[in-house]
Amino acid sequence: MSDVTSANPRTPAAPEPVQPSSYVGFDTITSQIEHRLLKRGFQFNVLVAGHSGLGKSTLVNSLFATDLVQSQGRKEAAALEDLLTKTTEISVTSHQLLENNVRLNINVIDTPGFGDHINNEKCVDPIIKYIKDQYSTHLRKELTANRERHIQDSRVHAVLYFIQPNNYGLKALDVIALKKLSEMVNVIPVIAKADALTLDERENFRRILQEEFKQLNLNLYPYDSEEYFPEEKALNDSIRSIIPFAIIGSNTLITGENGEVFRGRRTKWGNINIEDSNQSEFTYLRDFLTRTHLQDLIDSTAFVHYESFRSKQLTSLKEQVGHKEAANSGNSSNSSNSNNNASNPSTRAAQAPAQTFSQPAAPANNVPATFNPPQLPQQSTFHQTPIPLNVGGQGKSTSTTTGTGFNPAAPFSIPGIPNGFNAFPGMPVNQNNGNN
Ligand SMILES: Nc1nc2c(ncn2[C@@H]2O[C@H](COP(=O)(O)OP(=O)(O)OP(=O)(O)O)[C@@H](O)[C@H]2O)c(=O)[nH]1
Ligand SMILES: [Mg+2]
Repeated sequence: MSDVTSANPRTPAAPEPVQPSSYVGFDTITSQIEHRLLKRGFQFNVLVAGHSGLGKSTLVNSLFATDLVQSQGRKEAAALEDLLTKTTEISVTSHQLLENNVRLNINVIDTPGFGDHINNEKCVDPIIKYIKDQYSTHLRKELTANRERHIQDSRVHAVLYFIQPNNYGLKALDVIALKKLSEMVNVIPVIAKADALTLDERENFRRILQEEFKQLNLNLYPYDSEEYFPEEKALNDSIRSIIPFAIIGSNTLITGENGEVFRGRRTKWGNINIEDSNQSEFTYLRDFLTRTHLQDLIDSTAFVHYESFRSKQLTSLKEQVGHKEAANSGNSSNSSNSNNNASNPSTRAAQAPAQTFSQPAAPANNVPATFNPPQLPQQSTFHQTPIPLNVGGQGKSTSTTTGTGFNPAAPFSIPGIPNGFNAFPGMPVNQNNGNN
């Protein structure tokens, strides 16, 4: 039997790619995009969470090789009162890092450690609220009639969750926090203060935690996607095998025997160089966050977590509008027929539900009534640390403060990607996102 498709004269032939007769130059579009992105800079917002005293502020400082956050807890612990001081409120610090002409605007969100209250179950709630507030802010900005071209991105792109090096597993509070957080944000767990564990204990503890994550069915970052190239999948698999990273943090610069200067911890039995991968997985975490997965963290936040929040909010808005229209049409037909129906008891009974329906007041400018307009923290609540220039072990990075107080810094958008584009079509989106 002959090939029907090829035999059919009406079947259009595949279009030949058109070749320009001379060089036109549209292949420079990639450098145009690059130029625009470089000019605008990148925005990365990272939040640290976990039990108190696990070295959250210390790690954030080491991570970007500069002193971003003055640890509230212990940094100036000369006096007893200072020893007792803890981070008591969510504080945001904004910074700009410059490395080889690439400007990275960083917001570091430091949070109070868990476990200092009588009822600790609610410790994570202010963090959840903060994250949701950032999504709400973004959505409100998107929905305004004259929206900004580039909306400043204050959404949390990564949560570093600190786990105590206790060698037996997660605490009840960790389970609650990890469940809630992983439903709405990219969560990267880390084993804090890994110098408290021997190398064997570290591996053992990591396996225990990985097993627990699996049993709890936690949706931890990085995620899988059909769209990833095989190399990306392989990279994610290898990273998943060492998550949670066992890290050691330090804000202290130590001079070694050969005169080399490094961030480390001086102990009685020797120095720990936190950037030495034989001693700490700190460098793996840093590479993961700032080199291999920075853009993916930003994308997953926008296209997975925020998208889920957005679609739920808009669906609820649509339902409210539907209810309102139903109520209005019910009311108008009631009033037009009121004279005719007044004497008919059965009609009056049928009208009752529509008359008693209570519609939430329609908010101004079409913003869903369920929105909780986030209050950006007041400047006075922030802890801003002046940053010395050219500090840090990476040599080529420079950091400057962007001023005092909260600055969501430069906006981020991806040219060419339309709203609603789903970068992770294969990825299951948790239905609870944004609903808690
Ligand atoms: N042994 C060890 N100590 C660490 C490590 N990281 C930080 N520390 C120390 O632990 C103490 C607490 O560190 P912080 O960074 O204030 O901890 P935090 O989690 O921010 O504490 P809160 O603000 O109270 O929640 C400080 O004395 C740090 O020097 C680490 O990796 N190993
Ligand atoms: Mg702290």
